[in-house]
Amino acid sequence: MKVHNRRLLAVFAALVAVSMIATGCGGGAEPTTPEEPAAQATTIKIGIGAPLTQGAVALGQGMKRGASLAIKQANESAEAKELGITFEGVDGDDQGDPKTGVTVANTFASDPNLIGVMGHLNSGVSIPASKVYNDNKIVMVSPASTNPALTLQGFAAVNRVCTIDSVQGPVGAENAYNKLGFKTAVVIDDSTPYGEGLAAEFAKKFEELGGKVLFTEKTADKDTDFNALVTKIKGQNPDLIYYGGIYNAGALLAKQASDAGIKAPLMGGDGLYDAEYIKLAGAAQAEGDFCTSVGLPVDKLPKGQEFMAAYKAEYPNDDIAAYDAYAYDAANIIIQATLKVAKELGVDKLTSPEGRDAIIAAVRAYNGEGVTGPISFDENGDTTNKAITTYKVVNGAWAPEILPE
Ligand code: ABU
Repeated sequence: MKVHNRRLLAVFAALVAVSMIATGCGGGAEPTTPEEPAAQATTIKIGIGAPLTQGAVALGQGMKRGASLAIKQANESAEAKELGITFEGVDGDDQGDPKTGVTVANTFASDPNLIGVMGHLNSGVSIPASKVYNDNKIVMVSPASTNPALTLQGFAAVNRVCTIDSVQGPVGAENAYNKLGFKTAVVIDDSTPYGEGLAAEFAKKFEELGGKVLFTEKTADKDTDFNALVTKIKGQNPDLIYYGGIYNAGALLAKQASDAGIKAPLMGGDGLYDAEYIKLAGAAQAEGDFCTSVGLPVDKLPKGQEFMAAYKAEYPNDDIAAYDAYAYDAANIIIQATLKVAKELGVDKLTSPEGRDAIIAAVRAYNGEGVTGPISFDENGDTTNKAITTYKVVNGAWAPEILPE
């Protein structure tokens, strides 16, 4: 992005009706102020791109909490204080919508002090937004976008700490067929890049293993009435309903199927892995449903307990959602890369093209232990951590059912 383009975008950004509230920590509305600010503090901004008011808000707000905790801890660190760097999180509410996501990305790009983005959640948002970030030398680390296409664009600035649906879908199919004993399935998706890709990966592997896909069907991510589809499912009497999509619509499908007397459980991917799925479906209707999600349960990871304690201290009224720890790790990787480059090139170079290139390279070269486990990136920016856990709704809550081998 040339400087004059950045200025034009700054004017544009002032006009768009997108919620962009600076947050430094804990979901509050004020920038974080370190207890002992350095004499000449430099503010470095990190975009928090997520659905905060519409779409998968439970997951998006969790991502914001995770990233904000990382930013708060960074500002309390001796390293940031010595360098005179204050990190500031900037909310970009993409509403789970691709067009709004690109507007958010352009607004982030209009801020000369914004060097990185933790986000987005939805693959359908991350894919178009990632071009804006790459063009503007803004490093992006998605905690949650699992469609493989995101990192197949050849963008040096684009990375993710979650594994991908061509890993997740087949693991779901193997567990469904081999370990859970489901031999027939109907496969439904929500027509988003995430839902379509995941459902296709599941169906392919399920059939390879010998399972029978009775039919496939497309829905929309904002659908609320599945009764015609439920009638069709009932007529086929499958062992399993597989749904590629997010918890909002998935829960309504599960509820309507269960209310119609269908005994087959619903299974999906990480988009279902939230307590809101059970709340929206109803605990009785969701009981026995399955989902896969990336990585291991947080409490089983070496740094999990420490993270859970810090999280509880910061957000006593919130439970950790699927992507909070991934957002925490994603923000931390951007922070660590920024501090490294500040020491090598100088704080004054961080927002220059040279500094931005160095931050992009430092993120891609990252190799460390996060809350979510060991993290490094391959040549495309994909995490090398490919663990998938299968969860089941047991007594009204998601519980790990099959851990990665
Ligand atoms: N991976 C879960 C939901 C987000 C997405 O990839 O669209």
